[in-house]
Amino acid sequence: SVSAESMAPSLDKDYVKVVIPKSDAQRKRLEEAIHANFLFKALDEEQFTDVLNALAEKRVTAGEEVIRQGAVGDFFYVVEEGALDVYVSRGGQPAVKVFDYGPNGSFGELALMYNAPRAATVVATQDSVLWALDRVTFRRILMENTSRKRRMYESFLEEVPLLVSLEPYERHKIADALESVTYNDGEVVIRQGDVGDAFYIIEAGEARVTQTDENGIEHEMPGLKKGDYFGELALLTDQPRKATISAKGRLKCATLGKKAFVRLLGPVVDIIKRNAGNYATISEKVELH
Ligand code: 1OR
Repeated sequence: SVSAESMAPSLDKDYVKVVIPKSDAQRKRLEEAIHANFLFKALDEEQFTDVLNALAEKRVTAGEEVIRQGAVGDFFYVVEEGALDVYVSRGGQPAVKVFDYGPNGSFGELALMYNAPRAATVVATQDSVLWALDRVTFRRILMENTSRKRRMYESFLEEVPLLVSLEPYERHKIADALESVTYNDGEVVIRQGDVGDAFYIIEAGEARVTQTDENGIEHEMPGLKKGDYFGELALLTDQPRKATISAKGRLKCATLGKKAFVRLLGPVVDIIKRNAGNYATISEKVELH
């Protein structure tokens, strides 16, 4: 349980590392649960071990409240198994459901990062297995990466036309999941006919768009610039890439994997679909369901 923590002395005198004893089976499950979570990706080996040691298993039953809006933040949570709903009440209005989490999701970072009261209530809708990370370890190890990324992408994402309608918190989550990739002049980012697994927003530079028709003739389509996005079609339709996108000069893109795209861009999927209807494809009109 979360309260059964032991403290092991560390070399740094300013803090003691939290070490919650775990069985081999628990350790294995935990590694799988956090493996897919972006927050743990940038950690070096020692940080990873420290986080693994500090995480505490917490089992909750359906209906149980894990976090209450307005409360003081104590833990950050990663979901191994189960499902939880998020409710927000604003201006004394009844709480409305704003989000939900499943396996590999994580929550409870806001209060710890900003020393603010809990911004939402999180309730288990199924019996769930969570891993809880104490505030001190979260701030010491995970916060640095998270806030750096949020700062890095914040002003850029505010100016991406597609994302203006989102809540700031929704943009934070996108920033957390983005990775930057750079291409040299002429390098191909996505190739017509390939299976799509990522979505791209142009951070800097320009991209060339070409489409090859059934006779093998290549057509140049309107190019893309900073703030434009591409790669969404294959993710929405599960069809092969409809065009080739390549760097025109040096190109920097922020990319989102397919899973994160589906999860985080849900609120703007209708806008994406509407925009996609405007594509002038040479061979066929894009079919969206
Ligand atoms: P926390 O420490 O404030 C509640 O505790 C957690 O719920 C919060 O961290 C987030 O991890 C999570 N707004 C605020 N918090 C949210 C939201 C949210 N969704 C999940 N949490 N939304 C904005 C609603 C106007 C929903 C965005 C999709």
